[in-house]
Amino acid sequence: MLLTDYFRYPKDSTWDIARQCGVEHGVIRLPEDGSFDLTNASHWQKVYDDFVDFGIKPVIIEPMPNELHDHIKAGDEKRDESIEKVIKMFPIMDKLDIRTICFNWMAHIGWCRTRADIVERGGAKVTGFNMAEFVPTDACITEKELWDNYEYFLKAVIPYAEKYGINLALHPDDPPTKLGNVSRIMTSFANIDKAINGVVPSKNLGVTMCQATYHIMGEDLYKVIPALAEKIFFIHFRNTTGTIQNYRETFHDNGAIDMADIMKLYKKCGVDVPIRVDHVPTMVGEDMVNQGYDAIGRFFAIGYLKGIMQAV
Ligand SMILES: [Mn+2]
Repeated sequence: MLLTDYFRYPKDSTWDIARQCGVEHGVIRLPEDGSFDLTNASHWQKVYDDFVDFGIKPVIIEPMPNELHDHIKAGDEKRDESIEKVIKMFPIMDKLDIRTICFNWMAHIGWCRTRADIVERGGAKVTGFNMAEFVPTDACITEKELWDNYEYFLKAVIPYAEKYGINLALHPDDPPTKLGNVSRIMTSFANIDKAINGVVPSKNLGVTMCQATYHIMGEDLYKVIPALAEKIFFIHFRNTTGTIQNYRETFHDNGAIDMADIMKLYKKCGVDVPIRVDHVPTMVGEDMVNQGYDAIGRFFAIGYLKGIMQAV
């Protein structure tokens, strides 16, 4: 496994934390302040050089920039120009040897939680989703529209992903269920298997194994991970507890998933890819600046992940 962490740009304290924990590879969120042109190689080079100079080699882009991705998923009037820009990113990524981009198929509503103040061990705070508390929006999309938009996207980009050797790593829907009139399709192993092996099959199309999301779907990780093993491009090392209708994050050592045993399973299945911790608790003295991405919890989570990696 290749230990990574999640980085925003420009530099903030999470860069120092990760570097001090021994992280040398990065999952990069591209700048969204409007000054960064996604199709401009010199803009990418500046960001890339700043990371490398700090001691972090970017290896994954996450997420596919929402300014493009949102139009592509919704299939609106800006879809084609957005797809064109995605395709123009691939040769730039190839030149910088950034092989993987994490994308998802949640249209209109992204990663979604109903609470951010649920009490975890010792008074730490975590986020959670409870369907009973969810307030629907006016947005609407059907399962058929989602599948059609997904196929349209793949048909356009897969030839270029193959040409430039870029891996597309599909993240499951979180929560993995319909939200009001907003349908969801990446909500089960069967659907995700179809999405990566049945629509436009390609060796460059696989998954981000956000293991806790599969657990919340009700899937058995001991079946899903072996079945997807060759198509796991990236791992979100995440724990959780609850059911699809009502679940919450936990400390990485305090949820329903036996994390060390899952690491053994990845090894047994030959999965050797970039891995990062996901969704940490907010700990004492911290303001919840970025839900699930605050600093102190990351110290613990990265250390815990490193320990398991070394032991396994
Ligand atoms: Mn995830």
